[in-house]
Amino acid sequence: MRNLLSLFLVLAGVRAQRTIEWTFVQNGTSGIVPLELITVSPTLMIMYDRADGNPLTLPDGEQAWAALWNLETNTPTAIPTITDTFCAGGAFISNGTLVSVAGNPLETPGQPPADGRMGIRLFGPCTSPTGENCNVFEDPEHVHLAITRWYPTALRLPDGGLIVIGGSNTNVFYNVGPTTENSIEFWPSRAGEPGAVIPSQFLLDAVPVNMSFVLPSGKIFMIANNITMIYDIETNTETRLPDLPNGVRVANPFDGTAQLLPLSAPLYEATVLVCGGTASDALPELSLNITDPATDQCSRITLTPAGLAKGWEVERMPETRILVESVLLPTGDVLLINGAKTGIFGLSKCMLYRTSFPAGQRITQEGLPSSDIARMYHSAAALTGKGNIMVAGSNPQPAVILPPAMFPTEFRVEYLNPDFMTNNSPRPVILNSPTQILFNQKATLKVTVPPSLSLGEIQVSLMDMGYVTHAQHANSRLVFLEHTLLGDTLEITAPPNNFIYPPGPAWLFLVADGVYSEGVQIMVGDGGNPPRADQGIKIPLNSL
Ligand SMILES: *[C@@H]1O[C@H](CO)[C@@H](O)[C@H](O)[C@H]1NC(C)=O
Ligand SMILES: *[C@@H]1O[C@H](CO)[C@@H](O)[C@H](O)[C@H]1NC(C)=O
Ligand SMILES: *[C@@H]1O[C@H](CO)[C@@H](O)[C@H](O)[C@H]1NC(C)=O
Ligand SMILES: *[C@@H]1O[C@H](CO)[C@@H](O)[C@H](O)[C@H]1NC(C)=O
Ligand SMILES: CC(=O)N[C@H]1CO[C@H](CO)[C@@H](O)[C@@H]1O
Repeated sequence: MRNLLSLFLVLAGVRAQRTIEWTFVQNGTSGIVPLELITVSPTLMIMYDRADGNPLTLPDGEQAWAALWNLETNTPTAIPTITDTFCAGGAFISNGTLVSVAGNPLETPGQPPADGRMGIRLFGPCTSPTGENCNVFEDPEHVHLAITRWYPTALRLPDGGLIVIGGSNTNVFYNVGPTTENSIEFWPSRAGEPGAVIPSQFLLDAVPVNMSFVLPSGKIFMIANNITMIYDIETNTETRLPDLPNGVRVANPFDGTAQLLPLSAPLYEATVLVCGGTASDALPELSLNITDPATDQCSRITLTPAGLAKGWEVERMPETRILVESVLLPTGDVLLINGAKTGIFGLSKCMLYRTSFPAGQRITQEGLPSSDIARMYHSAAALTGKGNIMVAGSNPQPAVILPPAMFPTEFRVEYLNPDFMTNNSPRPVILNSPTQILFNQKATLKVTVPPSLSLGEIQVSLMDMGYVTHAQHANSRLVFLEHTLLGDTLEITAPPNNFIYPPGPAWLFLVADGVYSEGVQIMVGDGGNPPRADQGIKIPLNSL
C-alpha cells in the first residue's frame, strides 16, 4: 500500500531542461494532527486539531490540540487554547492577526476544550522566531460568531475583515442535511453585535459545501458540489455561473481542490482551477465507499465575459484523484499532492500543474519522488517561507489510533524539497526589503540573482499562503508584481488596490528561471484593524 504513494510534477518549458530532482525529507513528529496548518513566519507554522488522545501535552499535563511547529528544530510546542478548533476555517486580517473561525461542538461535558462552534481565535502577528509570548487570544463570551458553525470557510475581504461562509451547526461527519447553515456573516460584524446572518439560496441548493475566492472585483466566486456562482456582497445578489462539467462534484465529502491562478497586470484576470473530486453522481451519504470512483478531471474557467463564453475547459490528470490538495507555488505552478485514487477519504498520492503551459501539456510525472507515508483525510500540505512544502497529518480515524491499524493517525512530518533545495544549487536571495508597502506604491529591495539563472525570466510573487485544511487553501493568492531589476536593486510596485490583494500580510518571493528565493514577509496596506477604507487607485477591469 505504501508504494502506491508517488508524486508527479508538471515540467516547465525552460525548466524542462534542468534535471528535476524533488525529494521528501522526513523530520520530527507533530504531536497533534495538523488538520489545519498555517504558515505564520519564516520559522513557525501553527497547527490546529482536536483533543482526541494526542501525545503532545501542555505544561500542566493536559493534552494539546493546538501547537506551533518550529521549522528550525522540527519540534512542536503546545499552545493553550480554550475552544475546540476541530474543523475551523480561517484567514489573516488587515492588521496581520490570524483569525481561526468556528470549530467543533463540546465533546465531553465538564472537560476542555469548550464548544468551538462560535469560536474566534486570534493569533499574532508573532515576531519571536521561537514563538515565545505568541499566544492564541480567546474571549468566547464576548468575541464570537453570530451563530454556531462547524466547518465554514473564512475569506479576507478587500476591507481587511472576514466573510464567514456556510458550515453546519453541529458535527455531522458529512456537511449535508438539515443541520447545514446556508448563510453568511461577517467578522468583525457589519451590523452591530451579534452580526447579521444573511441566508444564501446558493448554499441551500448545493448543500453548503464550498470553495470560495475573492475576485479582483471584490465579488466572491463560489464552487459548491457541482454548481458555481458569483456573490456580490454590496447588493447581496447571487449570480449562477456554469456547472462543473461531466457530473464531477468537488466538495466535502467528495473533496477536490481549487486555486485562484496568479493575477497579473494590467487586467488581473481571474482564472480558477479545480482538480479532482468524485466522478460518480450524488451518492447517498450512507453508501459512500472507499471503492467509489474519483475523477481525473481538472477544470478551469476565466471569469471574464470571453472566458465565460468559452466555459469550463477540461484537462486530465494522469490518474483519478480525490482529496487531492493544491499548493500554489511562487512560480505560479500548482503542486497537486496527497489524495486517493478512489473512495471518499481513501489512499493518498501527489502531483503538480504548470499554469503557463498550453492546455494538454501542463501535467507530467517526471523527476518526482515517492513518499512512504499515506496522507489521507485530515492531512495537510503547506508552502513554508523557506520555499519547500511541509506535509503532515492524516487521520481518517475517529480518534488517535496507532499502527497496526490501516491508515493510523500519522504524526510524522515531511518536507517536499524542490530540486534547487535538494541539491543546494544557487537561489535568488532577497537581502533586504521593506516590512510594509502601501497599495500602488513603489519600493526598493536589495537582491542577488545567481549568474547561472536567466535574468530574462524574473518574477516577483506576492503571496498569501492561505489557511490550509481539508484540501483547501482558503485565501491562497498570488499577484505577480510589476518590477524592474537593475544590478542588485529590485524596484517593485505594490498591487494597485485592496481588491487585487485584500489588505493584510503577504510573502514576497523572487523567482529567476523557475528557481525561487526564500520568502520575506511584508504587510500590504496600512496595517490597521478592519474594516479599512478602500486604498490605492481604481483600475479598469474586465473580470466579473
Ligand atoms: C532534522 O532536523 C534537525 C533540526 O533542524 C537537524 O539537526 C537534523 O539534521 C535533521 N535531520 C534530517 C534527517 O534532516
Ligand atoms: C449538477 O448536479 C445536479 C444535481 O445535483 C444535476 O441536476 C446537474 O445536471 C449537474 N450538472 C452537470 C453539468 O452535470
Ligand atoms: C464497498 O464496495 C465494495 C465493492 O462493491 C463492496 O465489496 C464492499 O462491501 C463495500 N463496502 C461497504 C462498507 O459498503
Ligand atoms: C486586529 O483586529 C482585530 C479586529 O478588530 C482585533 O480584535 C485584534 O486585536 C487586532 N490585532 C492586533 C494585533 O491589534
Ligand atoms: C462543508 C464544506 O465543505 N466546507 C468547506 C468550505 O470550504 C472550505 C475551504 O474554503 C473548506 O475548508 C470547508 O471544508
